[in-house]
Amino acid sequence: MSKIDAEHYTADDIQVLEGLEAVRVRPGMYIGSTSSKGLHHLVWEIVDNSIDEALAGFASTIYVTVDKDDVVTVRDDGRGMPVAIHEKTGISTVETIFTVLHAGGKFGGGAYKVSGGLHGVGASVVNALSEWLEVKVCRDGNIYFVRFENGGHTKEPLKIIGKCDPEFTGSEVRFKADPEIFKEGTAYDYQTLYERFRQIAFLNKGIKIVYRYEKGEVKEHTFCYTGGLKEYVAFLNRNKNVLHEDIIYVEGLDEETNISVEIALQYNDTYVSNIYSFCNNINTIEGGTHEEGFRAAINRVINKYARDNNFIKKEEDSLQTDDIKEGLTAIISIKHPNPQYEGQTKSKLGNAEVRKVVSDIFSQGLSRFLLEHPNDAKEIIEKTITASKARIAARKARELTRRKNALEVSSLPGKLADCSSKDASISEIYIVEGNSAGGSAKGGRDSTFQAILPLRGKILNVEKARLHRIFDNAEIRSMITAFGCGVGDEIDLSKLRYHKIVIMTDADVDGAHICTLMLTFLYRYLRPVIEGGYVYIAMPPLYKIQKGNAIRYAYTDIECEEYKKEFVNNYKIQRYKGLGEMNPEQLWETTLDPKVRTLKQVTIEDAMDADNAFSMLMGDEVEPRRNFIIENAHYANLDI
Ligand code: 1YM
Repeated sequence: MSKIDAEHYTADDIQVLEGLEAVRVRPGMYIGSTSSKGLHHLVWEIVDNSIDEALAGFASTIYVTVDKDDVVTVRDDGRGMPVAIHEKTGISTVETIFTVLHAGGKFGGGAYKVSGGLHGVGASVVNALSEWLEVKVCRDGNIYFVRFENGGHTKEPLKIIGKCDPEFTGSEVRFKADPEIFKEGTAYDYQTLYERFRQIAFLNKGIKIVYRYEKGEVKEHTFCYTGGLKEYVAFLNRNKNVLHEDIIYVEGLDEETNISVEIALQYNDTYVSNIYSFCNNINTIEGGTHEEGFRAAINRVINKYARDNNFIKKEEDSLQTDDIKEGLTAIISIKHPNPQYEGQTKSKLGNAEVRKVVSDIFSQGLSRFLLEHPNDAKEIIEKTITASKARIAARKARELTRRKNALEVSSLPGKLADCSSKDASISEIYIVEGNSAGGSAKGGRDSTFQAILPLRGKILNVEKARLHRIFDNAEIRSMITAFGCGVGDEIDLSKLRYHKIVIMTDADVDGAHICTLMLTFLYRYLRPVIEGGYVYIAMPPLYKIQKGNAIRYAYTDIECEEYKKEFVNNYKIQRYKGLGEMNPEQLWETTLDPKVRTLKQVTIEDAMDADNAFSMLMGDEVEPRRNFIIENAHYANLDI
């Protein structure tokens, strides 16, 4: 029995003693579900233990490997799990960790369990849900080993299987998830693991995570950010124009409550905010008291600074939260010994004391930054003042236009050639670039279920425009009215008039740009429509190859080469520069007819990454934009 364990164990430490059988009977109760999400939870659980050991100051590097057979190996260079016989259970502590369920977080000695949160169920749950699991511990110059099979049954008690360098200590856990529990399969997703390990590394500065994925082509990545949250914010703003180079960074520990607070923020020149909060490395997507404390503090400090330095004068000019949020990228990360979560998905931090702790620590740090960086402070205050002016102007504009509100469905736009069907589930709307293409589309479509809305020129760049300007734009208003489902916070998908919204632009750079603008608009203001899978991109052909009466349409250069080979010689080839060059029949045959057309469905997997992609697309560089359209959007290729 190690000294720490002997001294600190009380009956409360092991709060729930039940068999691992209970976990197998009701896995959902412990890991949320047995879908892919639950499967990944097994990895988070083991990695959390290594993270805790790193946060306690004993481990520096964590290796995670997923091999081709879905076996996961997690290894750290911490103290090594305790191997002595455990006082309460009479078996080694390692075996106790993996076979005794403990619902409470505090299992070990000294430090509280930091990482993990929502479920935080412990290594024994992973064992219970594994076909087999092996633990190796390096401690006191020995290698200890134990193996469990069939949901946590000890095959043979802990034994020494070899020697290791007495200088080295550490733990390794290998396991294979049980396919009888995870009926959808035991395959881990490369990207899901990648993004989470990157996030953990950002949230815990200095910790090194080496991630290796051996399925298919072997991939290995090392994540280590000595700048922690500062680097996280820089990463989120990487494709944006920032208003100040120095990232504001505040950290502090409240000794009374043992809550530690870390916050980083930086303004960019967009009109959107990206504020993410975490408690014990868990993303609190519903916010909570840490966000409230942050908001209260930033409000108070920015207003005080603006007033003290004569940026604003009258009381009525106060900057509001919305003004201060504009263009703000911020990460709030706290570590709490006893977090309480509430909300629909149990991802809202509820502890009341956190509000003041965060607010006090952050107020101090932010005030100090503003004092020490007067030029940055000026940029920030001016940005928020501009935002407040725009907000006031927008309110006036809204009041004026209340009667014929663009956001409500009134009469359909004149340019819309609607379809005769009123059944949204079969109705489609093609948003077409340019009037001539619009004409061909109107002539070529099947008007029973296909509506055409031609757009003139480029729609407003919504990233750069504020909300009230967006609704002044005639093209945007036409779209909103035609869709019928409202916009922004007021979306009602049941009123959507078409279940396919198809963006149809020329296959050139301008077309790609317009398509991007459309996607940006939809992403920002009609996100549920994308999430619902209603948005598509039409794929018009690039070439027409004709020999006598035989006509082939090629949608890619490779296809074109194939048709040229097929015809051998004496063929005519036409490259379509724009949709307008196609007559109505050709447009029907190639792009509108559901039997032959190719549509790409637009989905948004990850709002964080998508936000970045859209910002990057709005930059001045054409090339990254083009590449994005071709490669990065998460389009599923569908033949519909
Ligand atoms: C690959 C997974 O579990 N590492 C790990 C776990 C523990 C310790 C060190 C540890 C903790 C303490 C003392 C302590 C755990 N120990 C316990 C318990 N890696 C991995 N590394 N000595 C070693 O907290 O006091 C639970 S986890 F309960 F035994 F202390």
